[in-house]
Amino acid sequence: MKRAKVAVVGAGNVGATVAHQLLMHEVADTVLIDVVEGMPQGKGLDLAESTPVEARSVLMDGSNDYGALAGADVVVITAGIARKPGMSRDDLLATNAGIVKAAAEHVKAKAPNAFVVVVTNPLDVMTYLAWKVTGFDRKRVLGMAGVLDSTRFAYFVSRELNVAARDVQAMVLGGHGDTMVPLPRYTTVSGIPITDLLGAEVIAKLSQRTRDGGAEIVALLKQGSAFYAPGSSVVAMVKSLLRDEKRLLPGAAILAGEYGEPDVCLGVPMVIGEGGVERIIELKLGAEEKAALHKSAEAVRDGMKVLKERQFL
Ligand code: TXD
Repeated sequence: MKRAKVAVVGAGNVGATVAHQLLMHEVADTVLIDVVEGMPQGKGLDLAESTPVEARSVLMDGSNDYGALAGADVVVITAGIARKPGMSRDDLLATNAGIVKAAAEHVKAKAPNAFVVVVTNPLDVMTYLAWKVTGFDRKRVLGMAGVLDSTRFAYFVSRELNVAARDVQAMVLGGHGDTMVPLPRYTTVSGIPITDLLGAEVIAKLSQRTRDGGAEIVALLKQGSAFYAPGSSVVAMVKSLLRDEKRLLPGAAILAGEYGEPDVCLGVPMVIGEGGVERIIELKLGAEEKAALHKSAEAVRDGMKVLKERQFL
């Protein structure tokens, strides 16, 4: 059987971590694509040289040429720039939109049958843009954020309760950012809702730490942002796509009326398999949860408005 191929656009911290984990899990042959001359080739070769000692049968490579997208089953888009001092959120959005738009155009031309997993921030807006630019079925374009936000929430819960991290399953919906919506009712330890195990105040504290999870790491690193847990989160989604695992994971999907939200990209529970986003699960939310999700959708629409003003859409 032919081995799967993954192309990772953007060979920075997240992109390289994704490639390394694809190698360690023997998920697919992988090519890193980046604009910095020699860098993706260097990282690709370095990764490839670890395959004998790790006894992993995958090919790793790097390129400055988008032609390397050809034949990819999954394209992961991590390319972008970080916010620089003095740069407004809208300027950052426009800069990353230019990068993601170009990448998506290349995907459309060179890997027309691929699934696209978007990672670049602002995540929900960039996923929407990639969907529009490729013109792909919405089942084939998804964004990674919910898996990361959920694994963070799960980790904090596991430490609070002093239980194994693997036994905690968390659910965080909504946009990736201040408006994300952690759902304690749907967060469990081996099936037991945390609302039965922790007080409301503690849950509120852990939910807030989850919302601030990205900023907490940025403050510690001083340079750049998180990449290990983001890398693992991307690979969980890619594996489910390529191995048809049908995992039920939170991810950013293009909504067409689900949760009462037409034409927006938002984090929702989805079943991921060989058909891409095979199903979107509509949870019965309480009034407060519904309002929080809607607020999140409106924040994403604000970003979409900027894209329209600057003629990306
Ligand atoms: O949950 C999530 N979705 C996120 C998102 C979790 C972590 C990081 N998140 C976002 O992913 C982050 O805010 C950024 O927008 C991206 C990538 O983060 P990373 O930490 O990997 O950033 P780096 O290390 O700066 O890498 C970005 C790379 C860098 O090597 C650039 O040279 C490259 O992108 N780049 C490009 N590659 C290809 N093509 C173009 N045009 C291009 N422009 C920049």
